[in-house]
Amino acid sequence: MYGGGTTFDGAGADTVASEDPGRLQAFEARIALGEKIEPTDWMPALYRRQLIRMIEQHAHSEIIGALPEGTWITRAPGFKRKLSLMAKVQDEVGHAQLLYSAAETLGKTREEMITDLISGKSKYSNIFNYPAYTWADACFISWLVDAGAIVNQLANAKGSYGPYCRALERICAEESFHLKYGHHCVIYLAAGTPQQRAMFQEALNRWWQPMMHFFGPADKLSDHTRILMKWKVKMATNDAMRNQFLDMYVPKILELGFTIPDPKLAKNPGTGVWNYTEPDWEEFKRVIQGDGPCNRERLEVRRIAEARGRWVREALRSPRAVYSMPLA
Ligand code: BYC
Repeated sequence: MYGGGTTFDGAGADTVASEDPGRLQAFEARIALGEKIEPTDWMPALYRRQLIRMIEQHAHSEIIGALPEGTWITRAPGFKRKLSLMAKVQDEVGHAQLLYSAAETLGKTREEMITDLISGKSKYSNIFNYPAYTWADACFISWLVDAGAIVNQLANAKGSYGPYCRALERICAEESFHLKYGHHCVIYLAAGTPQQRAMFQEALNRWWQPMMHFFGPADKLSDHTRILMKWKVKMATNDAMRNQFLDMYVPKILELGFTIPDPKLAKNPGTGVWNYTEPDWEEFKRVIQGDGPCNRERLEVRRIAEARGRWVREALRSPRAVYSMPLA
């Protein structure tokens, strides 16, 4: 188990045993019919908790995800790349706003979510805890991390919770621009000098394993998939999403002449399932529990941003108080 100790089969707090059976049955019937559940509808407490957990982690991933690419805005090669990257990073922060709003409909405030992020209580995507050393690392994120996100989000946009699905639909529209931008950046490197090609190959070597981790633990290790799929919050398992990403993007990476750093990677033509070297799940566990190469730095940046923006939030809440604040 990787998570905060939730169990769905036992008699712990995270079961539906205490729910009214009639209401639960009606709720599950609506989901089976493909209806959307809206914030004021009845829902099991576990559905609410699971959605808050997942949407909140997704929102955190968007604002923390803005950091590794954000550091490349001033160093992106050329004015047009700077403009495009700036727009992309702004979009990612906007996605966090949409997702925090969706999570708030379930009863957790934005302040509580931010507090849980900067205290280290809440998780966010593993992949943003790795450093973006070179421009090619930023290109990897814009192309392939966004590609992975689209695979996940297009599927889950057809899920059961209305506010999350609507946020995902809008996010996917913007992500498709990011994907095109990222692909263009990588094609440019691929068609460039041997040094530019080598730079992207090195980025691919560094980011491949975190990318495999991005879709979550192997199904047999996943704590939450079963209940989330039953209630159509997740529309495919972690392994199925990983497989779909490999199906769509391995050919595109190979077509640019790069080598994927996994000698076992091959598609079984009979089953359509990709075989690959099992990613190091111990490393995944360490990273999502706070001990990756950049976790401390990422959270520190958020803490500083939170402290610097406090006066703005206080001013919005109580404009008069601002006049009596000492100048910083
Ligand atoms: N990273 O039972 P499981 C972007 C945790 S941002 C960290 O399989 P679940 C972008 C999991 O939370 C978009 N932790 O979980 C932004 C759980 O721990 P807890 C990112 C992970 O929820 C800027 C435990 O492991 N996309 O694209 O059924 C620039 C057990 O896992 C991860 C999303 O956030 C991970 N990768 O499935 C560029 C998508 N995987 O909570 C790009 C929304 C697992 O029990 N989220 N864990 O303590 C999801 O679809 C699902 O939450 C996951 C995991 C598929 C990620």
